[in-house]
This record gives sequence, C-alpha cells and structure tokens, in this order.
Amino acid sequence: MSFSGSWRAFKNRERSRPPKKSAGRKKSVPVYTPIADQDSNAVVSRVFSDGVMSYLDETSEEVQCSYKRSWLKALLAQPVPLKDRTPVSAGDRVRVEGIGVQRTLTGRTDRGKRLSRYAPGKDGHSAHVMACNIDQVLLVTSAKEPDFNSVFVDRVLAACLSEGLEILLCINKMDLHSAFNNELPEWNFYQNSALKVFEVSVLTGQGLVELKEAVWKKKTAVVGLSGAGKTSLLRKLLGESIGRVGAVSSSTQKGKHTTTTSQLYLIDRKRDAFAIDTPGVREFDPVVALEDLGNYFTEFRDLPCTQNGCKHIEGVVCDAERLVRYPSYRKIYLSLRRIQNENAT
Ligand SMILES: Nc1nc2c(ncn2[C@@H]2O[C@H](COP(=O)(O)OP(=O)(O)OP(=O)(O)O)[C@@H](O)[C@H]2O)c(=O)[nH]1
Ligand SMILES: [Mg+2]
Ligand SMILES: [Zn+2]
Repeated sequence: MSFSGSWRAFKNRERSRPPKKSAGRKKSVPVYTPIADQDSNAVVSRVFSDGVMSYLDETSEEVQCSYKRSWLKALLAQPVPLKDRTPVSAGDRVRVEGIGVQRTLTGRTDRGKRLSRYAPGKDGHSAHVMACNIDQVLLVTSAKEPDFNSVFVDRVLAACLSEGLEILLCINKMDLHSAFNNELPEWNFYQNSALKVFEVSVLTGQGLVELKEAVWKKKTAVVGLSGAGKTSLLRKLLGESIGRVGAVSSSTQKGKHTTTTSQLYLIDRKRDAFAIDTPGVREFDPVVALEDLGNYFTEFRDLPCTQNGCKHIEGVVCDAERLVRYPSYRKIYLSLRRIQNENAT
C-alpha cells in the first residue's frame, strides 16, 4: 500500500470511503493486538507520511516499508484518550515482512518509556511521540545562541519524570559563556538538584568524553530547542557523517529547524544502544495529567499548601509563590489547562 498525502489525509480517506454493500449488517471492529517482543525484527528509525524507515535486526540495514493496511486499520480503530500523531515513532519495535520495495510493517510491540508532547492540529491536539522504548533523555540546551531557557527545561523535565526516564541535562556552547563577577549561571538551580548536568562545547571539546560515556550503552532521545546543537553533539559522539547541522539566525539567535523529523542512529548492532536525534521544537507541552504537574517540581512536594491539596494557581497567596521555579510552573500549568480544555470540547 502506498499513499503520498499526509497522515491526516490518509485517515480521512479511510473515514470518507463510501459504505460497502454489506451496510446494514453490524460492522465488526478490527482487532488490534500488539506483537510480542520476540516477534519483532526491526526498530523504526524515521517516520514519513506514508511509511517508515527501519533497521533490520539481522543485518542492521536501514530499509523503507509501508504499513500493512489491515494492521493500520485495526490500530486506528482503537479507542484512546489521546490519539498519536503517527502510527509508529522512532524507537518502536516492529515486524517487517517482505523484501525489496515490497516490505510492509505488519505489527508493533507494546511500548516502553516514551517522550511525548502535545502537537496542535486541525482536530485538536494529538500526542507527538518524539521517541519511544528509551532509557534516558539527553536534554540539550545552550549557554547562548539561543539563550538558556529554564521554562523549556522544566517542560521537558515534567515529561521525563512522568515516564520515569533518566535525564542528562547538557549545557552546550560553553565557549560562548562568560561568567561576569562570578555570577551564578542560569542553570545553577539544576546543578544543585539531583540532575546530572554536563557543561560542554562541541567547538572546544569540553565535557564530551564524559557525555559520550553517558550515552554509549543506552537508548537515548536527544531533545532541545532548535539551534542548541543536538545534531552537532551527536556528530561528535557517533561520527561526523550523520545528520545536517544549520547555523543559528543572526537576527533572532534562534535555530532554523534544520532537523525536521526524529531520526534514530544505532550505536550497537545488537539493538541495545541507540540515539534518537529529534527536531528542535518551538513549543513543548508535556503530555502529563494537570493534577500531577506539581509532583514533577520536586521542591513543591513538602510545602504545607501542597499537603493541603493546593495547586498553586487560583490566585490565593500560597507557599509555592516564593520558589524559584514558580513562574515556570504557572506557565506550564496554564498552557496544559488550555490544551486539555480544548481537547475536552
Ligand atoms: N559556538 C558554538 N556553536 C555551536 C556549538 N555546537 C553547535 N554549534 C552551532 O550551532 C548551530 C546549530 O547546530 P545544530 O547541531 O544544527 O543544532 P540542532 O539543535 O540540531 O538544531 P535543529 O536541528 O534545528 O533542532 C550550528 O551553526 C553549529 O555549528 C558549540 O559548542 N559552540
Ligand atoms: Mg538538528
Ligand atoms: Zn500552593
């Protein structure tokens, strides 16, 4: 099967098909069953509108395949609280059948830990699963160009903590950082928390040995704002031939969205280690329950008002307001509340 339009257009095509002659008889809902891990034989490396690229376990060859139609239909018929933007994502364990240009994806295993954000669309928000079956997230920020953004960090942290993912916080472009009057860096809060923080520079090589050690044997998703240097870093860690690197705009100091879709790179042919480069996103709204957001701001947990069920929002003066990350919490809470209200209507 092949379809050259968008994923949404494909779904609509499925819906708008004329009723079959058997209309009137009760329609059976196609049965969807995830495959067992031992029945998978490939890992998805990249997702397109009409199919995927995946690495075959046996040869590590990266091959293109389309979706088996009946499988896709059954998957789409599943009732879920929040739809996924695409049927599979980078890191998914799948079964690929056939050879050459006839290869089809015929099944997907149940997923392990994933990194997701809300993705806006015409019919409300869906879940953009940026990477799945991962152990950890390498959150790449930069000291400058673009400026360090702690709200973005807190958004990704919430997504990781809700999934139980390990977090490596990387501050890249340390060559552009200058500490005036011994001022504490903007990421000082995180250095004093339980997070692993790596100050690095692709340009000078600072901190890269330690970072390589931390990703070498793991399944890692690399995430961050456009232009922070995710692909540049991966090139240093995995080899210069991968991906494309793009300059930061000199007027806005923002990246130009050089990486446009998640791409998995195998580190270990035995499928035990890989890194997924993700596209720099402008917005990152973590897919977490609103009432749980406070749990991911660990310093809020022991506040007396938290113990009394306060969500630190409704205009009542509360203990959380004096905390460093309160403005960040409030921003994320309000954007999630807006999205979840929109999706409910
Ligand atoms: N000064 C300096 N520049 C760097 C460093 N690392 C990366 N850059 C530059 O930053 C720019 C953006 O790098 P990319 O690797 O494309 O950034 P990205 O995070 O992958 O961006 P997207 O793919 O758009 O999400 C390029 O011009 C890099 O050369 C660094 O350590 N220091
Ligand atoms: Mg990139
Ligand atoms: Zn409170």
